[in-house]
Amino acid sequence: MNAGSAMTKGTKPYDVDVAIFGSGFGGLCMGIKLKEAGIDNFVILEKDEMYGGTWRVNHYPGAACDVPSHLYSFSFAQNAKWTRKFPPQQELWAYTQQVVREFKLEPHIRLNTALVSADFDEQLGIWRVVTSKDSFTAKTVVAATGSLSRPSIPTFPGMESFAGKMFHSAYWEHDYNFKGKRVAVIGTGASAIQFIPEIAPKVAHLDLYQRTPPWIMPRPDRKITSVEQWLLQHVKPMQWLYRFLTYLRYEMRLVAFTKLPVLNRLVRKAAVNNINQHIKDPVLRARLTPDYTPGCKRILLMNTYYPTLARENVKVVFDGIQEIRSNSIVGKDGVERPVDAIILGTGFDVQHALGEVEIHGRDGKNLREVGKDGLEAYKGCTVTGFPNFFMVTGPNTGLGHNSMIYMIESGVNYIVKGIKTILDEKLTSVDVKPGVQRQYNSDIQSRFSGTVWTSGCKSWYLTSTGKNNTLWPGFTWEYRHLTKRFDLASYDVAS
Ligand code: N01
Repeated sequence: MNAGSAMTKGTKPYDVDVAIFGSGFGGLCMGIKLKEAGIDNFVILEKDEMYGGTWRVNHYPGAACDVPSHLYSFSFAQNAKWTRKFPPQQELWAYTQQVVREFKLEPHIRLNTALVSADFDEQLGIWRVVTSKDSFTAKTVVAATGSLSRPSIPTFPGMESFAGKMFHSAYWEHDYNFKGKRVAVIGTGASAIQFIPEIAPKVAHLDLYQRTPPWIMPRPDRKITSVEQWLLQHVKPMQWLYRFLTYLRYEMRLVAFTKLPVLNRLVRKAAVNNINQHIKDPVLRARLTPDYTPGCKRILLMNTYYPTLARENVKVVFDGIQEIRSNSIVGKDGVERPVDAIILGTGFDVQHALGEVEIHGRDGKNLREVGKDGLEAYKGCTVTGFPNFFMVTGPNTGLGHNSMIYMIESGVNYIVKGIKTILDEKLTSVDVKPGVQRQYNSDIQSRFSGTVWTSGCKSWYLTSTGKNNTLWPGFTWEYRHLTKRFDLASYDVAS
C-alpha cells in the first residue's frame, strides 16, 4: 500500500479517518472544513491529472458560470478579484487552485488515482478502498464526485461509421480547426448555448439539432471595474453586503418556481421578448419558443445565442436525427446534410454519476443497484445500508435558482459534524435509519407538487419514472438550517 503523505495509521485499525472521492468544489470544501475541525488524516482522490472538478473539465469555448461570481465562491474564501459579473471557466479553475494553496490541501490530494471500489467491513466498521493505484482502509468515506461528471453520449443509427471528428462538449478538442468546416451540434442545453456563438463565426456552416428549446434570458454580464475590485477587497462589509444582496435576489427566484406561478408569466414574457428581439423569421421564432413553463428545465442566461441562430451560416434542425453516415447526418425530415465534425452538447448522466465504481455497504449492498431507479438519501448526505458513508451534493440537493456553493457548504457542515461524532465517540458504524430516510424522502417528494418542476416537461432533473431526485425543492436557507447539526438519533449506531 502506498498510503500517501496524509496517511498515518498510528494506533488506529485503519489508514485514514476520511477518504474523499473527487476534488471539485465539494471535495475541496470537505478537505478545508475537516482541517478546520482538527481532522487532518484524510485523502482526496482525483482520477484526473489535476484537481478542480467540473470547472477544470469543462473548458469548451465560452464556458462560464451562470451564477454571479461573487456568489459562486466559498463564503470563507471570497474573491474580490473576479474580472466579470459571471465567472469565466478559466477564473473558476484558477480560484480552485488558489483555494488549494491557501488552505494547504495539496499534501492531501492524490492525483491520477481513480476509485475502483469501496467495501464496508461490518466487523471493524471501516471501508476497504481500492483505487487504480493501491488499496487502503478508511474509517469514513465521502463521495464528492458531483452529479455532472459523466458525459451523456447518445447513440444514433450508423454513428460508428462517422469518419469525421466527433467529441462531447466536456472533452473539447482545442486543436481542431473549425475554419471552413461543416459542423453539426446536437443539443441546446447550458453548454451548447455557450459554445455555439463561439464557433459559428469560424465555421462554413453549422447545423444545430434541437430536440427541446430552452428558455433563455439575457445574461446581465459586464466587467468588474478596478474601483469595484478595490472596494470589495478593502471594504470587507461591502463584499459581504454585495454577496448577501446577490444571494437574496437569486433566492427570490424560488418564489416564482414554487409559490407564485403568476411571477413566472413575467419571466415568460421577458424570455419571449428576448427571442423576438433577435429572431425575425416567424417560423424559427415559433420553433425556438418552448411550450413548457419556464423553470421546469433550467432557465439559461445568454446574450449571443439567438443572434447566432439568426446568422446566414446557421440552420436549426427540429426534426431529429434518423441516421449518421460516414460524412453526413440524415435528419428525420429525410434531408441528408454533409458534416465534417459533430459536437455532442448532450449533457450528463446525472442518475449514474458514480459510473462503474463499486460501492458496497452493509450485506454487500451495491450503491448502483440501490440507486438504479433514482438514488434516495437522507438530507442528501447519507444512504441507509451504507454506514460511515457520506455524499456532498447527493440526491435532492441540486438547484435551479441559486448557487450550489451554498448547498455544498451546508452539506459539508453536516458531514464534518457526522464524521467528528464517529471519530470522537469512537463509534463503529453510523447508518441512517430506513424509516427516517423513507419519511424524509416522502416529505421532499410531496413538496414538489404544484411547483414548476412538476408542470409537465422532461428534464435531467427527473428519473426515468418521473421522480425528481435531483433538486432541492425549497429555499437554500432551509437546507442550511436542516444541516446545521448532526442528528445522531436518526441513525442506527454501533459502538
Ligand atoms: O446539458 P443539458 P449541458 N438527441 O442536459 C439534448 C450545468 N451547466 O451540458 O432538452 C438529441 O442542459 C437535450 O435535449 P432535451 C447546468 O446545470 C452549468 O448543456 O433533453 N438531443 C439538451 O438540449 C446544466 O443544466 C453551467 O430534449 C439530445 C442537451 O442535449 C448542466 O450543466 C454551464 C439527446 C443537453 O443539455 C448540463 O448542461 C454549463 C439526444 N439523444 C453547464 N440527448 C453554468 O453556467 C440529449 N440531448 C452554471
